[in-house]
Amino acid sequence: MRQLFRAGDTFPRTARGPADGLPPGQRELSTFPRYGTHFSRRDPAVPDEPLIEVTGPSIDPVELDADALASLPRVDLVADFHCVAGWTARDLHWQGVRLRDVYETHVAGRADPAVTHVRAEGRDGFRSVLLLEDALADDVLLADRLDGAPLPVEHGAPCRLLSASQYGFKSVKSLRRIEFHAEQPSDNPDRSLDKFLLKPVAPHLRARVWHEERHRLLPNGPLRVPYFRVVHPVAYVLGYLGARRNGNR
Ligand SMILES: Nc1nc2c(c(=O)[nH]1)N[C@H]1C(S)=C(S)[C@@H](COP(=O)(O)O)O[C@H]1N2
Ligand SMILES: [Mo]
Repeated sequence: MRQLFRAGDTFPRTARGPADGLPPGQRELSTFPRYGTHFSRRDPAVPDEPLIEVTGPSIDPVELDADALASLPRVDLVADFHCVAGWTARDLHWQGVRLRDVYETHVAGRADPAVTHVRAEGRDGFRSVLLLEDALADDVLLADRLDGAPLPVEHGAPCRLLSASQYGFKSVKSLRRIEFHAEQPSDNPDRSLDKFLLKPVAPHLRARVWHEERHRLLPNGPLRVPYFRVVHPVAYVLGYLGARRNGNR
């Protein structure tokens, strides 16, 4: 299993050139952190099987259980994972099913009016909103395995969204709901702490890593340094301490 923490990854070296294949402003870590707005809170309880509610305009809600997921084609994906705070974990091996196959099996052709956006929600209330076009890409999975093992709790067990070409905040962990919408829904989390923390970094709707779409409004270049020298060290250490306190590592 990939390590969550190494002291050296708290203040990683400066970014290297494009020859390394890293998107603009990203730095490579040797670890795959437990990251996100939960910081040191406990991870949500892990149900025995993924139960993911799928909703859409004029569609009766569908409960995706282990059998429903098993009936869709299995997909292997090796990809780098990029956080908006500037770190990249390289060559992660994911397995799961494509969100596109969920959409085509349960939603396409039935939704009325037609779907334009997708909102994913985790068991901790964390949400992200994707354009339908981005959500249907080849590299968007409901992932239940990582590096050959069941997805660990700190990375979103039993099943998470994984959108490899977008910043990590789209890849909702411990997924409990996928909503297909006919207009853009809000991605504000319910808790006020999260609203406060996320406000200055209001996420970009598309968040394509290679386009450096970090925020809706703020300029990206000048933010790289405070992100990486202030936000990252705090989130990295607190996220790891949270995993320790949960007893996961
Ligand atoms: N449910 C949930 N999903 C989440 C988050 C979160 O706080 N809660 N944080 C997001 C952010 S900002 C990142 S970078 C990735 C981190 O995934 P990891 O903890 O597996 O590294 O999860 C994303 N998905
Ligand atoms: Mo992130």
